[in-house]
Amino acid sequence: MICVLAGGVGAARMLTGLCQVVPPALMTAIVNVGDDLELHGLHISPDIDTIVYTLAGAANPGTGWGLADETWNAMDSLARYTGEGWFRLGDRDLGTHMFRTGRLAEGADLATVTAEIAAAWGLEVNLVPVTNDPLRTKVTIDDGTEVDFQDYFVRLRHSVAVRSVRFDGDDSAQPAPGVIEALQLARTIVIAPSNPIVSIGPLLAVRGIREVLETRRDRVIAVSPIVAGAALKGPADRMLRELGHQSTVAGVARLYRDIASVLVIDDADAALGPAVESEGIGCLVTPTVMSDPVAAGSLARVVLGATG
Ligand code: FO1
Repeated sequence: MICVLAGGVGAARMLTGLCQVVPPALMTAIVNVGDDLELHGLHISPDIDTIVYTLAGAANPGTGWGLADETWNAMDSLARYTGEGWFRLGDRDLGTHMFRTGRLAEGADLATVTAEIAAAWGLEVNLVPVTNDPLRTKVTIDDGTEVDFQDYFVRLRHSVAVRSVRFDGDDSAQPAPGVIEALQLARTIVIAPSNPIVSIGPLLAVRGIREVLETRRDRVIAVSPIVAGAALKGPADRMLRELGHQSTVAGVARLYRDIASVLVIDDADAALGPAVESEGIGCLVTPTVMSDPVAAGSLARVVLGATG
């Protein structure tokens, strides 16, 4: 069994690769919910949906999130009343949020609903939200205001500096059923190339998860989301710098050295291999940019090969 700690687009691509190497039914993805939001009365889980749509081959190839061939009639209609539509929900995508919200209102928990959504898209991968409890990423921006994650990421287009990040609810959020067991039993645990602060950070904030990773460190392999000092997608590079970390593979190594035994870095960063190893973590150099499913499959083969 393989376990993957997953954020959004980078994790979805990593899972596409891993599914070419491992039977999907033997894979568990533990997914970030810190990005979740309630909007227009709907519960939206962006990282879960990005993974579902990507693995189903239905994601919007241009954005990486949302569905391909979308129409936006509901958004246009909504704009008549609200005058704003900063968080774009396509007509097809809306069906997912309506289903999730309805099932949650009926009393189902998020893990159950996520399994139902994954099954409806024909997925065999075991997709599990890290927690069924409310856990929300909050970002304090440079003027001192604390905003919800999607306010920072989408409404403000992550163009403002970040002072600090916290995960509201992390003092009480319990791991979803099966999460700790999956981490304890996994042959290999992969930390996907997701933002270490706001995508993997919320997973590590849930009770017991960091501890189990520390005890299984020799089975944990992380893939750097930073290549040649920059994030492939999103603000991870700036956010690392703004929060006092190095926006290099060595900076990522420092964040993961207690919970992972190997960091996979891109060929472009080969010269930084010794700097990674000086952080006390092994280093594996290979192409990590998953520009297509073939590249994702090659990376997955290297990652799984490294852990036997
Ligand atoms: N990202 C945007 O940049 N703009 C959007 O309007 C937007 C809408 C959206 C709707 C549903 C969904 O599942 C994701 C959506 N995203 C949007 C992506 C999302 O905000 C981020 O990519 C993730 O939260 C970061 O992993």
